[in-house]
Amino acid sequence: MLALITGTTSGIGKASAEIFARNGWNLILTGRRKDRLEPIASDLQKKYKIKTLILNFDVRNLKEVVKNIDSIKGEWKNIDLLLNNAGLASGLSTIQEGNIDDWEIMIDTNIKGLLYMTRQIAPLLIAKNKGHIINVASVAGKQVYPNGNVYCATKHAVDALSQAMRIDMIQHGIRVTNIAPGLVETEFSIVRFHGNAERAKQTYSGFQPLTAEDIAETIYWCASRPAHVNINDVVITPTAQANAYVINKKV
Ligand code: NDP
Ligand code: 8X3
Repeated sequence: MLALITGTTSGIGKASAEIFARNGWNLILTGRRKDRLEPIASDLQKKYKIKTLILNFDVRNLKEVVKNIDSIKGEWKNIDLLLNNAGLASGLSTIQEGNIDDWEIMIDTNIKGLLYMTRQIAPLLIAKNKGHIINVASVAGKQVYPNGNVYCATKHAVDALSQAMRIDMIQHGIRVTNIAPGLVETEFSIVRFHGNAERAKQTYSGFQPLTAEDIAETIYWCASRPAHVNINDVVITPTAQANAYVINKKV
């Protein structure tokens, strides 16, 4: 089995690569930070005796996406699963004070990047009349929370696209799963707060957040159901989180 995972340099994507590799899947690992991709790939190859292919590109750049996916040849085209994981929040503020560069980055990555990847990979799955697309959305794609406006809107778009893809793919026997995590401690908040690690840490203080591995296990569970079973949508939060904005913090 072969999976292409976007955003494998960190967090949920990296943890997913590990669990798929542990289960014997070959992997196409992607992300912008090449210095991270290479050691991750060689580590997985050594530990699990799997094959890896690195594709180093920015999902926001359509030309790079097309060039990189077109460069896939031979057995590597035989993709069984696309995990659309690459994504980010940039900033946390009201609409009226929002930073428009932050908005562009989130829209271009979370919506357009996911669409570019899907447009390139879906025909490969359709040619086989089987496969699986898993989109990492968020609880922010189910509800909005204060100051989350544009990030929440991008994840609502991912949620809608998962539903739409399921309709479009049904005639080709392709499964589509939407994963909607709550608070997961990764590099997500460091990115959201533009490198402010102290502020990022506060996001996860006073309760036990999810780990990237918690989500990766859920993703792998969806991927490993029998072929006639499609897990449509999974909402997964820490026990201390009731929804997108109610968190039981002890401090
Ligand atoms: P991380 O910041 O740890 O990982 C994000 C990954 O996305 C990195 O590998 C990064 O790679 C990649 N990425 C970001 N922008 C681009 C880009 N333009 N081109 C290619 N790759 C990119 O965060 P998470 O693991 O937490 O986030 C993964 C997904 O999970 C995201 O879609 C996020 O919205 C979603 N999510 C996260 C939650 C959380 O609480 N952490 C909860 C719900 C959903 P690189 O920088 O090397 O390109
Ligand atoms: C990431 C979870 O609540 O930080 O999508 O938006 S949250």
